[in-house]
Amino acid sequence: MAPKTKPTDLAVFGAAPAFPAPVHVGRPSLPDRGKFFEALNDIFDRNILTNDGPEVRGLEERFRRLTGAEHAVAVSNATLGLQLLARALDLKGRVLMPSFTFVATAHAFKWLGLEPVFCDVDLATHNLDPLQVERHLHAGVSAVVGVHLWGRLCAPLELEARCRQYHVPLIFDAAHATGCQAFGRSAGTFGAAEVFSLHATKVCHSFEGGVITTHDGALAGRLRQMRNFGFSGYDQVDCLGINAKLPEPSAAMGSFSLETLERQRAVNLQSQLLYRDRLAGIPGLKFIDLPPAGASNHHYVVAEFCPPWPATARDVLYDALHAEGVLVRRYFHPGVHRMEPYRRATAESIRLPNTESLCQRVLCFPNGISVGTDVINRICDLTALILAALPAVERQLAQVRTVR
Ligand code: T4K
Repeated sequence: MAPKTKPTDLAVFGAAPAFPAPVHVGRPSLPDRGKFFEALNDIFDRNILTNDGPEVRGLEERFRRLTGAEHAVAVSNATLGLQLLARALDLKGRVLMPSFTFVATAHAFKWLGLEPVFCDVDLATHNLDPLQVERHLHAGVSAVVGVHLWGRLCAPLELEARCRQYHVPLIFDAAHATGCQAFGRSAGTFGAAEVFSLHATKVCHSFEGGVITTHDGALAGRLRQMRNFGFSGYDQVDCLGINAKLPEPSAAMGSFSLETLERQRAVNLQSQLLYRDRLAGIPGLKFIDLPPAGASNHHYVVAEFCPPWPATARDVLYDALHAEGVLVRRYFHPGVHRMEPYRRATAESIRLPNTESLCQRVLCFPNGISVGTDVINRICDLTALILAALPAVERQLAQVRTVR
């Protein structure tokens, strides 16, 4: 298709979309098919399909080596991982966490009858603001859940110090942080424990899955028991448990996927730089700072609309790019505190100005191995074209909505 050069070339004005097959944020990256099918053959031969088999133990070993944590416990997804951890630590009452996160962070605890309390984030890092955390600790919460959003570690040393001072357990939702670091330490080594996601959309994945890492051997033992109904041996159940086991094919996928981490890190970084370079000339469209080399998996390309853009700019670009087949995402709009079942309980009583602001201004662009430089260049051209004609595009979108 010829490049789109004027507003009337845009799909919102009736032209054909730039990408007939949509371009996604979170398209899974796949390891070598042959190696995975070989591993599946081995699984068939062994006929050990789940319940702590050799593939699960292999994946756990890889996570121990990657993070430097003494223990790694594979689970069926990060949401259940957070729940197992809450039970294993016997958390009760009010649990502090950001609202600027995927809804699973809050759901995991709410589902157990705990009460998520939302804390505002820092505008620069998008992570929990340690000063605000301190205020909540002073007012009384029973645990803190930091989220390493976009793979950027959430003030781990400051939060450790503050939580130690108040004798409050600290855990991390490290769903985005496979392969990420800060202060010379890997995600997975901070707080009482950390929970990684291996969901298909993550930098490394096991279809669905997760891993809990900790230095605490007793905690790891409880987590292993709890993920298998509380069993400690044949016919012996020692505690309340659930089924949070990872099947063997998933664990094999997880191990092969981890082998691709360094390649993905390198490709993602190049893509991050390309987006920044190509969109640098647009005033008020900013990308969050790149962490130092090797400290991030660079999986999420996160842009922010700042002045002089009007409040509607992000959503107009979102709609116009979607019309072109570029499925940019407004993670994590509108904020968990504005979703059910939290909305009614908290919306009136809490103030989260930074969260509210980011929820209106952040846009995530497609990234990953499947999104080549030619695609990124075309996405950047479209972005520039749409933003240059923003008032006309906005009027057109409003008209289309009225006709519908
Ligand atoms: N904590 C945080 C901070 C998290 O971000 C998450 C998950 C969790 C906890 C919970 O972890 P898990 O319990 O899931 O292990 C996606 C993921 O479903 C979710 O896991 C992830 N965060 C979140 C950030 O992103 P959606 O609703 O955006 O996914 P979805 O289905 O729209 O997929 C994104 C795009 O990827 C789609 O446009 C299509 C493409 N895709 C997706 C899948 C699954 C594919 O091409 N193939 C696929 O197989 O939540």
